[in-house]
Amino acid sequence: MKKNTRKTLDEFIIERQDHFQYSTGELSRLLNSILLAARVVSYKIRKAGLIDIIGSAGATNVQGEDQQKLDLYAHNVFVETLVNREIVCGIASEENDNFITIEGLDEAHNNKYVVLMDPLDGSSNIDVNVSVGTIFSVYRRISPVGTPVAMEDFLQPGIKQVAAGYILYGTSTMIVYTTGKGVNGFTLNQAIGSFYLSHPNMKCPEDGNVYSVNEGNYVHFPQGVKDYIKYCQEEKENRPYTSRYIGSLVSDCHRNLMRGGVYMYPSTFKTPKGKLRLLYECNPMAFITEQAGGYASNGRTRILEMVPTELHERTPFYCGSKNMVKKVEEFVAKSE
Ligand code: AHM
Ligand code: MG
Repeated sequence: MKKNTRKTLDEFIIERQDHFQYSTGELSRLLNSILLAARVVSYKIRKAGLIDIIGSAGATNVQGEDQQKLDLYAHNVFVETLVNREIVCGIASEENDNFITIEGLDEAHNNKYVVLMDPLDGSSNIDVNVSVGTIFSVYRRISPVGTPVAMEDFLQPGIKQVAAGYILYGTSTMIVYTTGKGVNGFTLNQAIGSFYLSHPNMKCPEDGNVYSVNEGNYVHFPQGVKDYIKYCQEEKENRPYTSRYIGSLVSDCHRNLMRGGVYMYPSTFKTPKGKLRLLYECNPMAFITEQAGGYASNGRTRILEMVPTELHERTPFYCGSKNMVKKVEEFVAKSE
């Protein structure tokens, strides 16, 4: 009988734990908690059209955006799972004004990791049954263990990430994550609730022929980005490129990671810092992309080297195949 060598994610995490020097298993348990919450959220999303969970919750988040019911649901599931398992000392979420300190549990102050997350990205797509995602990022705290978590623990540059990942609730549910030693993808077998290693050692092609941007905002883009878009559309060499924009960051970046391409959310006259959040969206996607051999930039410098000054900070974002993102930087530099 032929052996089935497909590993479950739980087996993979245990196996990889040995790669970390002085590992206490804390990061492994943290990843397992995220997985548990992901399964719960995935189950709910799969039923979204059948139960009263789509649509607006009637509130706006700290950024003035309408919060969808599933946004709040996902936020609560991830936060409760992490809090109940006493596995982190603090959590910051795109859905919450301030970071959450895990209180009432002395042991929680002894945990060394903080998690930052966008519990349900692209949620404006839910009502029309388009793929959405969860994005997460893990840092080791800077403040002394044993004390309550502090703002400095969250405002760290992306290069300090210990782990990052996304869950894509697409035609199938997938988790793609890195702990700084390459990128691996796992697909959920819905019937038994286990994730299986389906995409080992993912690599982002250095070049691609897909560009993803909301071209409706074209007139508001900086000149360098307009010039790059024209370059993508030129009939020369392997161009024009194909345009693909789902409007769901995780889905667009996942496709580009697999097949090659560049995702762009530039600044506009109305939003000089762009739309996407450095800590919850850009840093984790940048870490994963770079670990797969790609690159992420704010148009001038590497995303992972930006030093954040506030929790909900935004930044222009260009991410995907290395040579394509470098080309965007060239165009931006030329126009300045
Ligand atoms: P969200 O965090 O409010 O869901 O916004 C982030 C989303 C990304 O998933 C997506 O790439 C982008 O916003 C789409 O924005 P736009 O509709 O302006 O193109
Ligand atoms: Mg988001």
